[in-house]
This record gives sequence, structure tokens and C-alpha cells, in this order.
Amino acid sequence: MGVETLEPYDDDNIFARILRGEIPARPVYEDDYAFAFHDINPQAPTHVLVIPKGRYVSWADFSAKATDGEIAGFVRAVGAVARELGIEEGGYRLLANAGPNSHQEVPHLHVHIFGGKKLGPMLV
Ligand code: DGP
Repeated sequence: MGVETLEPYDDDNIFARILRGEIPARPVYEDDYAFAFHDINPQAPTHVLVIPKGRYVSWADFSAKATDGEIAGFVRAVGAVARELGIEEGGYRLLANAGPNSHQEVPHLHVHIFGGKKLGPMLV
């Protein structure tokens, strides 16, 4: 099952529940705009998800509706997470699935950070 529509935001989605502390996660970073935690099913030695604190379904929703402050704060947070994880020097990959063609599974915007090894070529 994937995300089929942009609307409405589902307050019971798994990442909303993680943000509220109802479901445990392994946190790596938090600030006013973002929360980051390890992916439950890591695809690389480092695989972390960064999510905005606001109620946004996907990148499409976020880029259309978030304030400039939220967008700047979130982008800076993604960079800060990579720095804190110690993968900046070696390099890393960002990925955000948005909508049904992308296989987005969780309807709260999340950016994957992959790193910790030499990654293969992008597959689409
Ligand atoms: P995507 O396909 O881009 O929507 O990726 C969703 C990711 O979320 C996937 O890599 C697995 C991860 N995930 C799903 N449920 C949980 C959970 O309960 N906890 C954590 N830490 N990660 C989860």
C-alpha cells in the first residue's frame, strides 16, 4: 500500500505517532523543525529518516504549503543530521518518495539519508 492522494493528512500515520512519542524510535536529532530517527529496515550502514514537525503528507504538500521558515529549517536540519552522523566527508544520498508512482509508504513527508559506505548507482 502506498500514498494515493495528497489529502487529507492522517494524524494516525506511523510517523505522526512517532512524533507524539506514542511509538518508540531511535532518535538521532531534533530541533524546532525536524526530527530524525533510524529507519526500521536499514538499506545502508547509515539509514536515517528526517521528518518535519508540521503535518505534511509529502514533498509536494510541503513545498506548496509550508512557510519559508519551515522549509529553511527543515533543509538545514537535514544537513545537520548528516553532519551529526559523521557521514558528510564520505558523502551521502538523500531520497524523498512523493506520491503513488514513488512507492511512498508513510503519508508524512520523510527524507531518507543513506550513507556509511560507497553507494551503488541510482536505480529508478
Ligand atoms: P517510503 O517508502 O519512502 O515511504 O519509506 C518509509 C520508510 O519508513 C521505510 O524505509 C521503512 C520506514 N518505517 C516504516 N515504519 C517505521 C517505523 O515504525 N519506525 C521506523 N523507524 N521506520 C519505519
